[in-house]
Amino acid sequence: MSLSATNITAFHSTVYIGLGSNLEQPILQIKRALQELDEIPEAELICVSSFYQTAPVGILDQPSFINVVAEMTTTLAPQALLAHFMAIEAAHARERLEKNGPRTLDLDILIFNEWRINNVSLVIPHPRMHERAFVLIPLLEIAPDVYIPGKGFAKDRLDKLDLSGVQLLAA
Ligand code: PH2
Ligand code: MG
Ligand code: MG
Repeated sequence: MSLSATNITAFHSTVYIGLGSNLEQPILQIKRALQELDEIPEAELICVSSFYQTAPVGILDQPSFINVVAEMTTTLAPQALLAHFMAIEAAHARERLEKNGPRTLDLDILIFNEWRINNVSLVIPHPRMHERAFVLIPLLEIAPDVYIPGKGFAKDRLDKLDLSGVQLLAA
């Protein structure tokens, strides 16, 4: 059998995304964002976790969050996917006022294949994901055996955390 150019397909990466919102109708913000993620050319939404209502982490004096994790496949490079995410955040009138502060929409690349990336604008895996129950609980719902490069299995990390701030939202 010969290898013809028509048989060569682009490499599809598996990506886990964290979505969060605590301003301006968070559930609607997340639902719209999921549609917009699916509309990114060269990316496809594979699966979405339940919606969770979560106590704020970092800055405590702010509204509770809605958090969701989604799985996508894409032929885009991490930086190109990030550029789409920043455009979607901007379209949701996201303002960057303070770190860990309230926001209409936060889209974080959590895991990108088993790659480890460290540059000024993008760190993968997300550097704090393994210590955040609001990330690990929805992530494990859709990917029970997922491995966080450099950190180990997500399920082993969850054992070390306080889960009390994360509530499943009734569908
Ligand atoms: N995001 C933060 C800081 N704190 N807390 C919750 N519960 N959910 C978030 O998505 C979140 C947070 C910074 O990105
Ligand atoms: Mg974040
Ligand atoms: Mg972010």
